[in-house]
Amino acid sequence: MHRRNFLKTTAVSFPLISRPSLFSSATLKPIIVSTWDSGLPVNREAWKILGNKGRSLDAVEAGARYMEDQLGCCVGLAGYPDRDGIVTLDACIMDENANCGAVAALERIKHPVSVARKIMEETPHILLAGKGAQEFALNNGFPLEPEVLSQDAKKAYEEWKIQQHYNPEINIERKQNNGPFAPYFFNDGTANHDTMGILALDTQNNLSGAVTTSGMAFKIHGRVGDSPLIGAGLFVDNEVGAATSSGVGEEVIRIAGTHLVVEYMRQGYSPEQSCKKAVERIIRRNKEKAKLLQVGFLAINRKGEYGAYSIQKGFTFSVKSEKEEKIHPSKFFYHAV
Ligand code: SD4
Repeated sequence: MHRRNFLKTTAVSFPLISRPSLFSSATLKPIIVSTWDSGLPVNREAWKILGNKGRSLDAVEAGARYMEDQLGCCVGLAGYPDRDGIVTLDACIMDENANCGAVAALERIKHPVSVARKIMEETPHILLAGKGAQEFALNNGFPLEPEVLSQDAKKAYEEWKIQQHYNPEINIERKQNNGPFAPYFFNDGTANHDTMGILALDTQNNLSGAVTTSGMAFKIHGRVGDSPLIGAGLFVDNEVGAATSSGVGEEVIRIAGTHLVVEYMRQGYSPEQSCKKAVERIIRRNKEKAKLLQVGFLAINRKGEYGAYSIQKGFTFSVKSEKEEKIHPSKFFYHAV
């Protein structure tokens, strides 16, 4: 081949810039990683599919559904309500072919992640919100659940109304004592919220992810965070890797956080380095504000390598593969608020 033509054709598929090789060593698969300690039983549930050579998409959905069935502050209908006392759920799902679906501000439906999957598989759309999302769910056989708060949620909501001098005004969050995102922190500065983000790599080398949450506790009715937004709360690119986030969704949306993490992995950074660079992007934009809030990113690449990084101490993630079943503390930028 003429040298000029050779250079022309090779330049298309092999960039001349040298990069760390992402895809050279053996792949650890199947593997599943999930946000927080609560990811451990989620991984176990998903492993029933993943460990049997099942599809990563089915595994992440099963994991998310498991979490949506639990009683807890932060996922599913037992989660904490918004400031009007209504539980609204956000979820999304994405597969190896960039198919994705999402629901936002969904009320009285038990498994938002499965509604998200239905939207992905049976409509030309990606995201349905509010009443329309609920109508879609009902039309597709999801039952309407009763409008009741779980015992824990009711108690937390009653306490919150007293402590926060409940007053339904715009921007009430900014008047709270400990900064704009006070509902997110325990006294030691760790986040009090655990949205479930799940990423899996299956035996067919396919990556998928899912996220499910009741969102920021005591939020303004209708507020939607990062969790159901593709590129913010979840992003999957089968050529490179996948990422998910937890924490103050507004800050993740501002930097298109998980898309950014995946793009760093594309440049050759490890999952942990990529998460760190995204966290640093948030901090660089507003150092003072970042001291008061928590965001954590979790990522996995095509080799099955994983890593996480958060603004504050306290973010954890859970891993399951044939080699390990473990909760890992995330590395972090600040020690405490
Ligand atoms: C949100 N990112 O609604 C979610 C909340 C969360 O751990 O992740 N909490 O902003």
